[in-house]
Amino acid sequence: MPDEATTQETYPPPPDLARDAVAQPELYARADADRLAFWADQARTLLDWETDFTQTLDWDRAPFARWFVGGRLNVAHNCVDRHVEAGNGDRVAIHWEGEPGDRRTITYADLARDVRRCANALEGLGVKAGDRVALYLPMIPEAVVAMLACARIGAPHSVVFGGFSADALRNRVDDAEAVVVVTADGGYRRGAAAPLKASVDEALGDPARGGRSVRSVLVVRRTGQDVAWTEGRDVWWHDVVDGASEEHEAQAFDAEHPLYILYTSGTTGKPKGILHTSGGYLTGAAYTHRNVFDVRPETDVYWCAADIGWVTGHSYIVYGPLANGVTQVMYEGTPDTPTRERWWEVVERYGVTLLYTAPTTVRTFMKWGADLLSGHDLSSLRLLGSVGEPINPEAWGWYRRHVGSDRTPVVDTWWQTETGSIMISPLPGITTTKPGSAQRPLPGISAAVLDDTGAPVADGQAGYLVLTEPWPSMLRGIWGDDDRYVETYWSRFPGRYFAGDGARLDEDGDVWLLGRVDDVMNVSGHRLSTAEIESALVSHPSVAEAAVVGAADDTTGQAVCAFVILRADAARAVSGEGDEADAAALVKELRDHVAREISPIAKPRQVLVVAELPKTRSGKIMRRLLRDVAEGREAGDVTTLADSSVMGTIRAGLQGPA
Ligand code: 6R9
Repeated sequence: MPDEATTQETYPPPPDLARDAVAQPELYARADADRLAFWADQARTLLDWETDFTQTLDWDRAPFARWFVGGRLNVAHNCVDRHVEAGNGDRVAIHWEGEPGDRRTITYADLARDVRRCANALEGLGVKAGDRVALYLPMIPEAVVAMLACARIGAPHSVVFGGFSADALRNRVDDAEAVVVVTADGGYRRGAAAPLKASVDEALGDPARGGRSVRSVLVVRRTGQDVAWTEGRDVWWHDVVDGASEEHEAQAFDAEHPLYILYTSGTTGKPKGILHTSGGYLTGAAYTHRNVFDVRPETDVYWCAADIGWVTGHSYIVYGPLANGVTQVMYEGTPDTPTRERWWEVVERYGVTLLYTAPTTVRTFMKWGADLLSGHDLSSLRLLGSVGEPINPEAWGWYRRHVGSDRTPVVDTWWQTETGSIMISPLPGITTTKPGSAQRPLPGISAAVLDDTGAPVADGQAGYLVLTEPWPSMLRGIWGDDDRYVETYWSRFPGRYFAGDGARLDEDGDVWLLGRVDDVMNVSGHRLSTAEIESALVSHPSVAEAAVVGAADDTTGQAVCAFVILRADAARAVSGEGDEADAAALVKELRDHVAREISPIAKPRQVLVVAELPKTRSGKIMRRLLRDVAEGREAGDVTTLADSSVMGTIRAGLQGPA
């Protein structure tokens, strides 16, 4: 059976889901009738407010927004305590699995107690409302506890990927002037105990280089590995949190009180500290989580396989799911440890019903082959989500067919760190899905695709994606840099939010994301999307994954340069001695394939077969580095790569037989 879902195929919602889905068509009607009244209603229905708000939106100082003006709430109370007060304290909040196989079951009552203790411990370390706390942790429950404890006391957190370097950590700590760093001795990844505390020591060790704002380092014992200790600065979690009082009064904060800063990896320049606040952000996270995932808190087991170090982990592991009181799975490690069947064991063990992951992971599973899933009972799954980059129709089709047994809706969700929550996505009981399209703005969200002059493009045309009205979970700014906020997002098309993504509208008005605008190539004056060519390559049966860049070219301005990872069988066929001819034939076939699928203009100048692609920890291909290879330069800054050795592997492979 072919894996390909062609762009012509569409999938109506299953009839029973259409009938009883959480989101019904009237949601669009209500939002269209009165957008602000709609949001006010969502905020009041989904959240507990200590003081009701008096104005839904203050946009007088645009683009600096204030949502739910006058309202006061405590975010952690909304995510934990109120569920316990409602009698659901025994409901499992988190089924946690460590990579080595250790497991913990944490109920809402357990989580409430741990958050109160941690809040007391942070206050004991002198943290006050408004102080920033940096978190540098593996995917362990303490990460969730620490985030919520910060929210509880009104201290904005800044989570830094556990995979980032000491330098990256120091820059982020300094930019936010964090007073405490919460970390662990280490965490498990791919079977090994990776050190974290050592990086913190390196980041803070030399006051001349930075880290001077930090007074305390709170350390969770996870791996038991040896750590250096700075007396007077370092404290163990098990000493100060486990022993702290379980009583803690949650104070209400203004709706616009800062909740967190999250740095985006940024393709160039200094990372941007994206600022989110309390009432609007939590409304957006809870609303989208509930409707896009059709959440039934009593029965669902939800699994978002992201890392809390990026925004998907913030909105769809911590704030959205917990505000909605759902039971979820949290997994510490990689999908191939100890075997490539780990995920499917997890799905089976907990009866996961809702799964949310990234296209790159789906393509990895494609590469490994569908056989690995066949021995597992995946019948509990009823909805699959995708996020992080455009999902090519082949991966979409494979996901639905092999993970979703050709039964489950697939929702492709477009959003950004800056938007705080999902903006464009199908709704599972309403939308007839089209593989590869994120489709329509959610109710309450207004988007458009504009040409260079700021005019809306005609159906079928490509342009720039913008959001035309403010929304509750929008970023409130870039930490410490108001000018950059205005300049980056609001000046390209005045009055509209410029997302930095290219998009195309089809004849039904559905949105097709084309990748970052800086990933749009210009070949002989023709605009070509990297995503479109990648999608064409991946539709070839020999290709598992592809990344395309525009490399400088004397005649055409830019030329298409493709890096491909082959599927296992194709790779075997061209890897043996004396198989150069086969390899050359395959490269020719792939070039012709793209010419056929898109147009001769899109035919790659080069197709390079590689074993791996350089990716960030959130799974985004770093095309900048591939462009360096394609243009014959030393690769630039590799500090945000999940695995910094990948560039060496690529170069070594290319120097071998071509
Ligand atoms: C949530 C997240 C944001 C950028 C965004 C876009 C790309 C995310 C996508 C998608 C096409 C989707 N992106 N989801 N592109 N379809 N469903 O990923 O946040 O890390 O800030 O990245 O990711 O290019 O602009 P973030």
